Amino acid sequence: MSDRYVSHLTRNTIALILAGGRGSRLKDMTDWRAKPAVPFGGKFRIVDFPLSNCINSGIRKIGVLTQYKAHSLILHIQQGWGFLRGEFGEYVELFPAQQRHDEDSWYKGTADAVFQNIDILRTRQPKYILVLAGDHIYKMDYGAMIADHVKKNADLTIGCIEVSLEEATAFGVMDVDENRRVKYFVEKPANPPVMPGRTDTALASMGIYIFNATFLYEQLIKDADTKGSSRDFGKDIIPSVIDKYLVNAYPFLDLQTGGQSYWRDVGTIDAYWSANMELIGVNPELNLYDKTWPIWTYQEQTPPAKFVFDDDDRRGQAVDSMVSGGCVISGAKVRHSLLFSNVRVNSFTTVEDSIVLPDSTIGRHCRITKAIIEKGCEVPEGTVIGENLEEDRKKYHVSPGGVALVTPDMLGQKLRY
Ligand code: ADQ
Ligand code: ADP
Repeated sequence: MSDRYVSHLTRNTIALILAGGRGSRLKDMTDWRAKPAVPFGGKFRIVDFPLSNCINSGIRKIGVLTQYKAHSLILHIQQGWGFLRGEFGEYVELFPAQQRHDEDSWYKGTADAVFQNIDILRTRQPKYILVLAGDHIYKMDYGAMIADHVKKNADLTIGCIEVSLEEATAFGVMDVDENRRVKYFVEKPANPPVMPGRTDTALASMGIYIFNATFLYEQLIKDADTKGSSRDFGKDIIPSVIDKYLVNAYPFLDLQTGGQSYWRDVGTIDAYWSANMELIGVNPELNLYDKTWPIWTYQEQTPPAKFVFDDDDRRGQAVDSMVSGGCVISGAKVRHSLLFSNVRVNSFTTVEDSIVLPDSTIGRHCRITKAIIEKGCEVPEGTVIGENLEEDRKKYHVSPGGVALVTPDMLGQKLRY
């Protein structure tokens, strides 16, 4: 398949990023922002990954479907993603809940979020609609997936990965025939079916779908008329079309190695902490320095990070760490940590195995280990975190993996917003 052909397909595709989920397992990090707006990797937000994948794949018509706590997300999209040219039919557009339901339920499920915008979609006349979740970290060329969808003459193609049977209970799980046609699909099964040719893994949906546009409209309208439907792609739409239509499974494999690709749901505090920590390593699986697949974001312009000797000649240093612009580390030691922009770390303090979100200050004589410090925290002088989990639990949210999440609220601070 020639490149020209793929570009023809991506040009006729609208991507819809579902960015309305609550993400409640991220605890206080999603009190004020939807999960896709949660900062990640020192300067990005989670939603920057699917958005950048679209642009890098040549898909430049993008709708972001918002719902829950959308303000921070809307601000980010407006500030960072307004560079596409409307003159060429390119856009990143916000599709808020239309509130067509007279009750307070707004969007019901994921399919309803798309259904509520069906009129807008129709006027754009796309051939294909790519539905994406706004809350996963990965780099994927959707062009190859759309090409597979067209080659297979499919009505719907589902992106999938191989996961352990234990993990599979949290996913949509499918069974496929030798042509990768989906024969069976079940959402979050207690006993997931085993993948063909394997004993201990299952084929899981990534929540990524390519629909032929007219097929999608038909199915959404049918679903809207179905009593008892929860209006969800995984629970309702997909199971209802499998027998009658061609539903194709597209494995998300590393094009170079043929093995599993990097794909992370940073849905819990522990997963969020680990995925960020992985980036600090020498050769992380997720390469943010790859110039062929840049991840775009909005970031305030900041001066370079600064490491200073304090008045008593104590060295301010960060080792085995990532430190963003605007940070000042003065007479303090930062080890194996990730500092977002404009973080201050003061004398006699050590920060280790931690993530510090933008605009936070860590006072003098602190010892902070294995913590996530939320945006805008003023950590008081002498604070010790990570040495006595019992004590930490009284003040902070401590995850099952022993990561302490600290927010301005927990420090009794008034918000600076
Ligand atoms: P879940 O991730 O559990 O499973 P869901 O909670 O519906 O499904 O979230 C899917 C995406 O839609 C998320 O990005 C979420 O933020 C967003 N979202 C949810 N409700 C929304 C709404 N009303 N409006 C806008 N956005 C909304 C799904 C599939 C599984 C699949 C996993 C892969 O149902 O089959 O295995 O994704 O993670
Ligand atoms: P984020 O923490 O997602 O970067 P922003 O700084 O972009 O948030 O703020 C977006 C908006 O979200 C703010 O204008 C404010 O209205 C709201 N907001 C953010 N954090 C809080 C908070 N802890 N309490 C109340 N509102 C908040």
